[in-house]
Amino acid sequence: MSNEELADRLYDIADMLEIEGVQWEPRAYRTAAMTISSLSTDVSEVYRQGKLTELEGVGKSIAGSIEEYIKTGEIEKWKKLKKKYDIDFSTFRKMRGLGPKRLYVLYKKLGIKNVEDLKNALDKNKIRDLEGFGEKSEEEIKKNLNFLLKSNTGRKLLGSVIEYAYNLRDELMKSGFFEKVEIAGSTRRMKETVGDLDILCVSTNPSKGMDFARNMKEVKNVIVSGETKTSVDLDIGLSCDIRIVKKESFGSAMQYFTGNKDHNVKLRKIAISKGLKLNEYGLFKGKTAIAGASEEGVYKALGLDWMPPELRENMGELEAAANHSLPHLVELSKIKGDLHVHTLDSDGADTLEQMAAAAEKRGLSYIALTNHSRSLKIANGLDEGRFSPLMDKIDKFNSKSRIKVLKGVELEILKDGSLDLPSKLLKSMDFVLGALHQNLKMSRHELTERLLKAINSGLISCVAHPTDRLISQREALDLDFDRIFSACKNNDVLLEIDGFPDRSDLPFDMVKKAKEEKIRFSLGSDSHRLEHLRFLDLAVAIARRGWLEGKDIVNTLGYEDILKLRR
Ligand code: DGT
Ligand code: CA
Ligand code: CA
Repeated sequence: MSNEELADRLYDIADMLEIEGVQWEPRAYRTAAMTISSLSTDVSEVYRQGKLTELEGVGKSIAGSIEEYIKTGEIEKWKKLKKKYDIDFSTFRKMRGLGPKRLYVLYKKLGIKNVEDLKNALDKNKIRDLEGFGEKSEEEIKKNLNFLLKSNTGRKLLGSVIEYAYNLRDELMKSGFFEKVEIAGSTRRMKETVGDLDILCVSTNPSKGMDFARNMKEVKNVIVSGETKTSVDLDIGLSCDIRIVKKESFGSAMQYFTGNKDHNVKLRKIAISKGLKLNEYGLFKGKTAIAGASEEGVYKALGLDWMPPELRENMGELEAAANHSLPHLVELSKIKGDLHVHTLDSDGADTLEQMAAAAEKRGLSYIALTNHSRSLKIANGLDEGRFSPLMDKIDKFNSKSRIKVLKGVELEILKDGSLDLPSKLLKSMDFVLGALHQNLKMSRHELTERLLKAINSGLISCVAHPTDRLISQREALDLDFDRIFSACKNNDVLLEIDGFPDRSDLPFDMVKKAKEEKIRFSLGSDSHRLEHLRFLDLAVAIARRGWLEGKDIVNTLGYEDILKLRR
């Protein structure tokens, strides 16, 4: 049982109640589901502390369902509804354009239960004839389904597995059977999505250690069971390779299983060129191991500086390590503020005071309040009349508070490239994120011109989530980034690294390119609730994967200096 499984059940209930035409409940179930999927602790822990109803969106009745699920692994209400609506809602939720009600029509009229059924019906052009669908909508569904099938590779977002992975590590460590337990693989490299978890251990008692690992509460199913390697399916829907290696091989095994593969292949070639042999057991000259206990030792013996895992993507890091020119990557501890935060004032769930207090607790000295602007109606965007009192409120807050709040906005860049709020108001703000959210069906040229106009306006500080991609839901916008980058450079406009897990935007490879164009960056969590503030760490990870140093990122500036950016 996991938070995610439970959240899925709750989302299912919401979808099915919506089909039933129930008024308020679907919304309540969705809010509860969202809260639970973004919790950083196990929901059964919250239950044990008797604090379920303190969670946002969780009233008595939903708390009852959660308790039932924790105790029995099932929810009677879900089972009952599911008998009536045998539809694979959770997969369809990842696809755009088909809400519960339309899914129900497809189910009732054509017996479509899952994406395979949908694909068959589309192949036979059966959907266009349904009432309320038509040819155009059939095309749209086809497009969205293809995108889902292409991108739904079973990978999970780093943001939804990283804490879980650390917890597994701690759980293994606490068993007492291991001397060392470390996460390797793509999770260690902080890749935005993870295919499976890789854990390396040194054990004082391998057979008991593996036995313990196979019986952890998170394990659903054992795939491979051996003394040195165990593979299991975890309850979050990921598999996990657990390996026990000898102490003297731990460094080389960490190196090998951290990858990525291309980095490893090149590293092995470097070893061969020096007459050495490199594998997961060590670095060998003939039969003698000359390194292996530590990762640093392995790289050093090959004439290379050790490099942070985030860099190991075969993007030039081995060359840089050979001539001692690796970047001094930015560190989380150097980040002084979060430059993308929403509150209740637009579409967030918590207040300014709550967000600021939580950010202060995380060690930050400022946050930028960047609520949406008026045209983004679905996000309750603010017009001038609502921004003014909010800005007064921020002034009052800042006069009494140690952590400071920047007056900001996530500003709609309108269809013609003009801005959604008057210049005078924008000029009085401390941080303006310009964003494309609406009317995106334009040609590459039109869309590029639209964004360039905003960048050239002199009124925006930064381009928010520049590609607008949503991992496995929506492709990146087709923009001429060469022109965008040079306009940003010429106008001193920043590019955002949005750490919200399914955005992770700019993507790290583009970050590296933009840095080479001498552009600076701002990092934001894009928080819509307290639990999201941790996504700033993920923005830092993307920055590191894009080779950024402290000086490349404005969040390393103090509050006073951040204000000067617009003065
Ligand atoms: P993932 O799981 O798809 O998110 O990505 P990784 O990087 O965790 O890949 P995974 O779990 O298949 O393997 C872990 C590491 O093991 C990988 O990063 C590099 C290493 N590795 C796997 N297969 C090979 C291979 O065929 N050759 C070499 N040199 N290394 C490999
Ligand atoms: Ca992996
Ligand atoms: Ca693996």
